[in-house]
Amino acid sequence: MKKKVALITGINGQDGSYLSEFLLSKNYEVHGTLKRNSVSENQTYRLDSVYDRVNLHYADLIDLSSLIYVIQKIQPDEIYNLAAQSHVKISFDQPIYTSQVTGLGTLNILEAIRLINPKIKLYQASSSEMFGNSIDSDGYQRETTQMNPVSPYGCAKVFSYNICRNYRNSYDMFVSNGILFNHESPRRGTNFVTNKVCKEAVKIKFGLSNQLKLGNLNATRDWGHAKDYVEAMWMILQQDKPDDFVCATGISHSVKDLCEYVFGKLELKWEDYVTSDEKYLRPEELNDLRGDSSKLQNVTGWSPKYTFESMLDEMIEYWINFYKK
Ligand code: NAP
Ligand code: G4F
Repeated sequence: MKKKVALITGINGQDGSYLSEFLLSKNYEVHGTLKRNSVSENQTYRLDSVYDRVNLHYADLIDLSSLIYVIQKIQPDEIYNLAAQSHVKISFDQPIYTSQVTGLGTLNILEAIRLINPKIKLYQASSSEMFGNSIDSDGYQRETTQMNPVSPYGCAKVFSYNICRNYRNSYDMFVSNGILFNHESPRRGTNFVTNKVCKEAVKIKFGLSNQLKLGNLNATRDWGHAKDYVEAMWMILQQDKPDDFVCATGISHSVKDLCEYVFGKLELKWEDYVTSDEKYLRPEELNDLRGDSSKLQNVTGWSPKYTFESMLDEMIEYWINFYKK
């Protein structure tokens, strides 16, 4: 039987790397886009385990012709649009660039699909950041919760979410949004709070540092593991009909809880090392996230295997091994 062909934009990101491994295990032919970087050595380190088994192509989400060229060439069955300027705080520093990549970039993908082959299925990486501070009366966010984004990144993701629904309805295209809550791993960028705390706490334990500067310690997030969440992405595209799904664990913790767990695991008291620095505060903050993924669980049977604790244990272990070397 002919292998299914998948194209992952942002293949070298956290999720792209786990999704490549997952799709290869399902016998897909996997292709991915890389954007040009002056230093090529570190750009693909997350793909080390699959580097020889994936096909990489240079393309940029803001360069429509590069997307048309790749899609035309490989004729994918499924596209996973994971590429984005994905850092919320940085989206306040670069709002226009973020809107171009994270917002208009999605429209470029949709137009490329419409022009080349509208039968290609598209997964759009939507985000819980789209909800902003809207919370249903039971304390959860779900597919029907109002979207009131509080960052340029969130605004750009809402545009992408809506334009995907618009193309689905207007042109009968198979376009689905996964509204994913925060998900982490040892491959998470170290300027996101979970991996920053794990890395810095291990450095403190090994005597390589003596303080950790963070921003808002009271914000809460629903943190899951990226490995579990890429499986949900695939399941969403295997449904008979396109639709939108929240993916979350349903449990939330504060940044303070995160510090307490990670430092505690290393037999340290977080209060002795963590200080607050204005530099890491955002002009507007999303205070609390907790997702209800009942729809995803009922329709696809998805459920997470990792807990908050087992995910952090894996991340701490990664940094211990890294600094031991
Ligand atoms: P990530 O690690 O930041 O990866 C983003 C990827 O996009 C990288 O491969 C990056 O390449 C690429 N990229 C950036 N700008 C690009 C451009 N102009 N053209 C083409 N590629 C570009 O993000 P992630 O955590 O894997 O997340 C994947 C997707 O899910 C993103 O769209 C993110 O917004 C969304 N999301 C993430 C979470 C989460 O908690 N992780 C939750 C909800 C939604 P370089 O590394 O070379 O710059
Ligand atoms: O780890 P964060 O930067 O993740 P954030 O802003 O929630 O965004 C991530 O999740 C979204 C899904 O909801 C994705 F769409 C997005 O692409 C990204 O993956 O910050 C988490 C919380 C925030 O409240 C932040 O203010 O931690 C707080 N925080 C406190 N100190 C910090 C820090 N965040 C960072 N990055 N660095 C700090 O020093």
